[in-house]
Amino acid sequence: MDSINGSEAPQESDVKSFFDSAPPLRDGDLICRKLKEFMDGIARSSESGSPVRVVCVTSGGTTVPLEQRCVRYIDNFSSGYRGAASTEYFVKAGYAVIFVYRRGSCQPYCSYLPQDSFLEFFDLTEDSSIQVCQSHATVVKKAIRDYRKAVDEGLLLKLPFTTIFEYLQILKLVATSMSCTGTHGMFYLAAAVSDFYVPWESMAEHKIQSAVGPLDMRLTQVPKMLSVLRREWAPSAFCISFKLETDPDILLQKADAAMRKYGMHVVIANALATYKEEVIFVTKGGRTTVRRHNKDSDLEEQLTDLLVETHSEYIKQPGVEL
Ligand code: PAZ
Repeated sequence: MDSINGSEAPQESDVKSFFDSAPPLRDGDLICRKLKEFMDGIARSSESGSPVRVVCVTSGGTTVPLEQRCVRYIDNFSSGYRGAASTEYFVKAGYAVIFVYRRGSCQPYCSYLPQDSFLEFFDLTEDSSIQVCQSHATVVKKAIRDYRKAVDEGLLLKLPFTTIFEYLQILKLVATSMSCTGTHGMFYLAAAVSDFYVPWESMAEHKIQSAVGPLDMRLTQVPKMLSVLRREWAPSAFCISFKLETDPDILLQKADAAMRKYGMHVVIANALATYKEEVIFVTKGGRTTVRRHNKDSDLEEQLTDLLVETHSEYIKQPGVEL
């Protein structure tokens, strides 16, 4: 490991080989176009006198395919609730959000809809048109109104991923497109990202056959891209990463290590058994426990309030810009 500015960086060759061997993003050009339009919109708002802060929220788990024509994959635990709910609160606080999410995971403005099947929301009228059931009308109207407002005001761009390859390529595109437009912004990295992967070139093309007997597979370590994000892709962004552990005894030590090694501004530590009720907010200045007020409140609201405040303090420092 090289040590640059006190942070541990992965070998350049490991990063290069990860991206070189990754299958190219299917819709890479479209993503670049959408990012450009979104960032141009923000620049226009900022020029007209209302500076807009930008945050990239990542959400959901990345998959690691085991076959190129993928039938089986390794997954990471995450419903995407934290990222989706936090997106709503960031938009409410005036941020423009680039929401990088796992396909099929929770979506902003849907998190407070009832968990009923989609079909439970609608009725057929006598003339066979569709209407929202009266019982769901209020929440659905609110969801549509809030979602439309965020999109129409240019405050929400959604970019989906499934695999670790797509996730890291998209994160790089977002970071570099923010840096290119001089937007320093914030990264709120709530996605659960695979630590190990099968390099594309050594992956079986077709479905692995059970007839070959027990499966013996070697996984390569995913290079620690957090430090690449901090040092190369978006050196002036304000970066928040999450650390999830199942063993509470190692949680804080791992969170401290992430601060030190990857140069994060904030690490949010959470244990699997309690992550919905409490998190520990770790900064250079110390640790703060954030607990959900009650079971009807959202920890994400408290978390984003604290982050908006911490980010505001950060950008007040001399030499730091939006
Ligand atoms: O998506 P969700 O609301 O079900 O869970 C959120 C979380 C636990 C995945 C997130 O808070 C987190 O810790 N993400 C980072 C996980 C990791 O250490 O890779």
